[in-house]
Amino acid sequence: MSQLIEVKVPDIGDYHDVPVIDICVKPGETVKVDDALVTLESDKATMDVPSSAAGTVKEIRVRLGDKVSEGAVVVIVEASASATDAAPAQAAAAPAPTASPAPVAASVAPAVPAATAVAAPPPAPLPAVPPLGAKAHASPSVRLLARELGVDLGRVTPTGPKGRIVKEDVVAYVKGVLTATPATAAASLGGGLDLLPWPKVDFAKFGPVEIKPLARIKKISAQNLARNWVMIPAVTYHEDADITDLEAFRVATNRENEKSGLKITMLAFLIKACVAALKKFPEFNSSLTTAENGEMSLVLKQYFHIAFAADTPNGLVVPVIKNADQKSVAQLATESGELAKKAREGKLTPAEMSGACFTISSLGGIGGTYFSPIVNAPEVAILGVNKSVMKPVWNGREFAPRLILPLSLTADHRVIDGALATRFNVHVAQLLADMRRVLL
Ligand code: CAO
Repeated sequence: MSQLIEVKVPDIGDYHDVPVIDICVKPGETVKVDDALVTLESDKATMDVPSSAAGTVKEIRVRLGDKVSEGAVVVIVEASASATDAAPAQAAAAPAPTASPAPVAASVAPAVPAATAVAAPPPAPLPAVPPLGAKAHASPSVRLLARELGVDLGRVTPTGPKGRIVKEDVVAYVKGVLTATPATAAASLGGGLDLLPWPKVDFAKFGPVEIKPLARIKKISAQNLARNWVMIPAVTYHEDADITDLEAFRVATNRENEKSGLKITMLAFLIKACVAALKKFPEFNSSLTTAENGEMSLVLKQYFHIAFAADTPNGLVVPVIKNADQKSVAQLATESGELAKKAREGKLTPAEMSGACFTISSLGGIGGTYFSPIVNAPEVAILGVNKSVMKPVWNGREFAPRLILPLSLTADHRVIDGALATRFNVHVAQLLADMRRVLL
C-alpha cells in the first residue's frame, strides 16, 4: 500500500528563513531515501534537504526563492509499498542534511595546505577527465563554487543522485589536482604551486581578539581576487594626466546646472575617455578563451560595457554601465550615480553586475597617489585612479601649477605588452587633458 510522506526541513541549527536555491526533482520522478529534493542556502552554508522515503515525487510545496525554516514541508513523496515497509522510521524523521560551508568559505581552503605540504601523503591519481564542456548536472551553489575555483564541471566525476555533481565532488576534484604529481597537475591546471601550509596561529594567545565572519560579498570577492591575482601575469603601468582644464570645465558646468541637480563627475569623463581608448586599442576590449583543444584565442568585443568598483558597507561590488559608447557624459554621470546608490543599498541585480569589458576603480574621492588594481577576469585590464593634486609642472619656461590625476593601469601581460599598455595610458591621459580629442 502506498503512503504519502511529507518531507520537511530537518533541524538546520540556528538558521531560519533560509532561501530555497534549487529544486532538484520534478513531480513524477522516482527518488530513493537520502536523494536531495531541494537545496537551501544560508549566508554560511548550503544544504540539501534529503528525501526521507523512497517512492515518487507527488507534489513540490516550495518555489525557488521561498524562505523556509525547520519543519516546513518541502515535498510530498508517495512512498512505494516496499519502501514504506522497509523504512518506516526514516519516513517519520528526516535525517539532518549535511551542511557544507558556503562556496567561498573554508571547504576548499584547508585542502590546499594539506595537499601542498612538504610531507604530503602519496599523490592521489588525477580524476578521470571527461571532455571539456561535457554537460554537467549540478545545483547553482555547486556551479558557483566551481566557477570561483576555476573548475570545469565537465571534468568532475559526479557521485550525487541521478548523476548530479555535489560540492564534495568539486572539492575532491580540486584535491586530486593539488595532490597530483607536479607534471600531471601542470598538465591539468597549468602549474603546480609548491607552497608552505598557511600558518595556523592562535591569536588569542597574544591578546584579546574578536571573531567576525566575513560578509558574503567579501567571501565571494576574496576568492575571485585571489584567483585573478595568482593566475594573471599582470603588470601595472602608471601615468599622470593633466586635468586642469577638464576639472575647471566640470566645476563650471556643475555650477551652471546647480538648479537642475545634474552633477557631472570625474568618473563620467574617465568612462568616456576609456571607451575612446578601447576603440583605439581593441586588445583592451577583449577576453582570453581556451578552446577544447587547448588553443588560446582572443574574443574581441564590439560593445563597450564599462564596470566601476563601488565601495559599499558590505564590501566591493562592480556595477556595469552597458553600451557606455552610446551615452553622453551627463548620462554616464547619472547612471553611475544611480548604480553606486543601488550598490550601497545592496540592491544591484546580477544583470547589473555582468557583461563588463573593462573596469575603472576610482579612489579619487578618498586620496592616494598610485596603486595596483587587480584585473577583473575575464577582462584583461583595469584602470585605477587616485586623487588629483596640484603639482608644479615645467612648461618650458617656468613651473606652472597643474592639476594632475594619477592613473594606474593593470594589464594582463598575456594579451597586452608593456608598449601597448603605455600607449593606452598615454592616450587616456591625452584625452583627459583635452576631451575634444574624443571627437576625433
Ligand atoms: N581627484 C580628486 N577628487 C575627486 C576625484 C579625483 N580623482 N574623484 C572624485 N573626487 C571628488 C569628487 O569630485 C567629490 O567631490 P565633491 O563632492 O566636492 O564634488 C568627492 O571626491 C567624492 O566623490 P565620490 O568618490 O563619491 O564620487 P565619484 O563619482 O568620483 O565615485 C564611486 C563614485 C562609486 C567610484 C566611488 O564612490 C567609490 O565607491 N570609490 C571607491 C572604489 C574602490 O573602492 N576601489 C578600490 C577597488 S580595489 O579594492
